[in-house]
Amino acid sequence: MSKFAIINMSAVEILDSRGRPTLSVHLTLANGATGWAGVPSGASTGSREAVELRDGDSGRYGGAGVLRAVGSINGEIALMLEHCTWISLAEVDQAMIELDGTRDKSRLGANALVGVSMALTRALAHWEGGSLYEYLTAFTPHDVHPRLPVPHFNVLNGGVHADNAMDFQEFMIAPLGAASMSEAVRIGAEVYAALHRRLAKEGRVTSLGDEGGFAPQLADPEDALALLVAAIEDAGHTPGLHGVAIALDPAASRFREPDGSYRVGDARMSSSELIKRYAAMTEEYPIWSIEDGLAEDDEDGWRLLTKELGDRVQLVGDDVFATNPAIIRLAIEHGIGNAALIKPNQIGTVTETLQAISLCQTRGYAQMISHRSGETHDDFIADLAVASGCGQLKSGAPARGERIAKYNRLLEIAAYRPHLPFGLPEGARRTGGI
Ligand code: 2PG
Ligand code: MG
Repeated sequence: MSKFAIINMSAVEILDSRGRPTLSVHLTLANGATGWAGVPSGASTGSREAVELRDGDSGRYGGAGVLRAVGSINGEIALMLEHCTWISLAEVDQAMIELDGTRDKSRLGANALVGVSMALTRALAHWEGGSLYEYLTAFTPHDVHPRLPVPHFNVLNGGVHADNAMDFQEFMIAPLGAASMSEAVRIGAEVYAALHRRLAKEGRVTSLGDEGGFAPQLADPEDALALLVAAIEDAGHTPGLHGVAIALDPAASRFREPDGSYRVGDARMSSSELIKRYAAMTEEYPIWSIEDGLAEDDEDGWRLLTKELGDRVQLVGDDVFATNPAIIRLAIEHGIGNAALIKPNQIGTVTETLQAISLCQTRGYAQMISHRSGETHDDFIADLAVASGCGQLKSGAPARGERIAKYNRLLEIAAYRPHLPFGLPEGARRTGGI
């Protein structure tokens, strides 16, 4: 790629799907190519994540405004980036990291940096004349090929994403056995509708959590799993690793007590007791993947979890890795997990996100590309998932505009690029579950 110049960039404070402020970024290159980005925002954020800059005064949005991050872009970042000549996205991302000057991007804000980085990526893709996923494909190792990911629909919400008593944050259905993107999306929507009907029939509330999944008053994860299996069957599909499987994100950092124990409903458990409970769940229900099964600082627990379940269940690190290549590298050496959740705003630039993906690919760790609980209609992660070839994406329920923006983008890519394979890459499916 030849050199480019950014002639104009600007950020605006907009709202995310929770009604909290976030940013949009517009950027124009000297050759006329343009890029846009809407910045996502998490609620169950890990302590190792790059810092989202919020205004912190009580006057506007209870302190959650992002005018300081907007100011970072329209001020210092624009001043540095505009009208110079750049050679690559990586060079621009590195310049922003150095300008920020902190380890956690807290001075200018990771929300500011990632917005610019995503908008620039789109502009560069636009300039090359292809789609975003085609542009991103250039950054993966040469033996990795793009593919359409299995969508992981978060149909039951708990934890900090819902006002119910469920401590586990996410219960996802993953149509691993679907033959195509459109079949996977159809299965997800059918199970979601069946779950709605079943909840209504049982007289349970059908209100929704932040990611569009239902948030019934259930406390035991096993009850939620039984409900999901019933809904899969109601919809006429087959629960199982070759049909519709289940993926969990307990987000265990959120229910760890100060004494190191875990509280799930009325039970208090040690790490090893919780691992036994996961083992029992995977024997009874078709669970193929567990994300953040233990807390981010429970390193011994994570090692034990990986030893006990790692050969049959995908164990995804979210809070524990924070999409940070340096942390992932160390974790791989220490035998923690066997897959990484990938969220661009968790690390703060597209370049570092791509580095995290490549690192996993070269070291045999699976990857799942992820939205945040606070989203916009930006569908960047759909293209990222296709380009990475990782075969897995989670973007909430098959409902609500900000969630389906990603699934709809995947349906369009599938329709216009019929040669792309769908599903998990060879060897990714483990043997767990039923
Ligand atoms: C997670 C994410 C996305 P949040 O824990 O995986 O589902 O939640 O964006 O609130 O961190
Ligand atoms: Mg998570």
